[in-house]
Amino acid sequence: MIRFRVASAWALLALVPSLASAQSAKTLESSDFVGISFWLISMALVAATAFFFLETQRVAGKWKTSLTVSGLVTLVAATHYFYMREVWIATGSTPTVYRYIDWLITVPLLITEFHLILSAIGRASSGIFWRLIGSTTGMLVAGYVGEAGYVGVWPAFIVSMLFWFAVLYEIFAGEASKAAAGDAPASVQAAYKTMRLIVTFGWAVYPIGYFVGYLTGGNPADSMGMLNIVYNFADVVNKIAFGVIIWSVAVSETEGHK
Ligand SMILES: *C/C=C(C)/C=C/C=C(C)/C=C/C1=C(C)CCCC1(C)C
Repeated sequence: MIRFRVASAWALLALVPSLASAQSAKTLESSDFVGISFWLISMALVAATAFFFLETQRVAGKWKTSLTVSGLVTLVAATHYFYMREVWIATGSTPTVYRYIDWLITVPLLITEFHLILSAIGRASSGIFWRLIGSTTGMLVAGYVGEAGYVGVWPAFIVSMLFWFAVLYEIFAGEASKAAAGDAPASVQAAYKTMRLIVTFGWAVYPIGYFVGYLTGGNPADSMGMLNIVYNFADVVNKIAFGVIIWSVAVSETEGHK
């Protein structure tokens, strides 16, 4: 069973590069720092995926799903990074649509981790789950219609911010925060607190990227370079580091409760 799981994880990984094989004649230039960041992060995401999948073997049953979800997040993101990298290197334009398709899949998966960590201690309700999914989806749809030019960049920004605040409310003051408090195991409480700091400070980097990209009135080419660097950097924190936190609590809980 375990062998089968590992084998299927590797098979998935092997598919990734062939799905995204380079078609363009242009290659990465040594002065293209945005392009370099796309490359670096796509590779880091591949490595993180292998790591999270393999480590599912090491942790107790109730943590396996959390680690699998972390691996899915980095797998989906790695695949999108191959395409985004191509768009950037071949055309120099911002790969907005791939970026948002990636977010539309990975953000709900990430936010599900709050639900999973609460389930692992028997405290999750379906209300928590659906509120978090609803708010994050609203946040992304608003961001997309702004970036893709369907509505003004300012109104989209404000609506998206409000949805993000709704997420923060749920995890700091709402039902989710109450479920994580009290007599929950110390390692779970610590992980929950770190995860919500990531959703506060790590996620805050995205609206900063949007702001420098669209709302400062700078030279559009420079703004788009900054936007992509900032979004790329944010993905390292919010996808890889977030997974590593879950991995570390899973390992310490597993080894402490043998
Ligand atoms: C792996 C990808 C993640 C965790 C993406 C998260 C994205 C956000 C938190 C985006 C938030 C935005 C706002 C709060 C306002 C401006 C528009 C967005 C979509 C950039």
